[in-house]
Amino acid sequence: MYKAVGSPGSRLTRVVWMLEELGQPYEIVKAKPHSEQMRRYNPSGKAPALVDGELVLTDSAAICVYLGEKHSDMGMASNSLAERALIDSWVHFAQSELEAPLWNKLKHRMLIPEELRVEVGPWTAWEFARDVKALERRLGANSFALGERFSAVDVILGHIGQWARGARFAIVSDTVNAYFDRVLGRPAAARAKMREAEAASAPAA
Ligand SMILES: N[C@@H](CCC(=O)N[C@@H](CS)C(=O)NCC(=O)O)C(=O)O
Repeated sequence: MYKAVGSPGSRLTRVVWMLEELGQPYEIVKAKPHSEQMRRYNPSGKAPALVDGELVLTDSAAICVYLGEKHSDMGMASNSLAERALIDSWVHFAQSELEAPLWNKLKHRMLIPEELRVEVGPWTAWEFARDVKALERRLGANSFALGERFSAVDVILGHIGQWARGARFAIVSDTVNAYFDRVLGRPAAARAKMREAEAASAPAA
């Protein structure tokens, strides 16, 4: 059985959602970022991590892509080297462009030492708006990132959409809003939310 390690409601959501999409059994191991327990799984102390037997894998996008490739019978794996390269391209765009302003704002609002925090609201809003337009162009008329097939890329992008909405970043694009509604409305996303909520309220192991 897989172990999905991290804090419920964090990027752990991506891993749990992906496992739900794939119908795989897993347990959630609660560990806070930078705790001693989290460092056992990730030297940087960041969450999430996935334990698959001997393999301990960190970084949410790598984990989701790995799971999709491993369970290729579930239709979420790449079908060719070119498609695998497209998946990589998409997840790099997702994390280094679309997610970056959200992450920077959160860090400056509550994560980095107070004396280092500066006002990043206006530039992160501007940059996110520009990246939403890029996402709109990248999606074109497709239902999902890779076309008509749902993949790990959509889990990563969908989670970023959820994060942006929760943090009240404006999403000025009907295409992108419809895309986020489509992916966030999947039954597996709802099941993941329930599993994380259960884990959050369970006593620490
Ligand atoms: N690239 C990593 C980033 C992991 C990450 O930053 N996780 C957050 C929780 S969502 C964390 O551990 N933050 C603590 C910190 O940045 O110090 C991933 O996608 O998994």
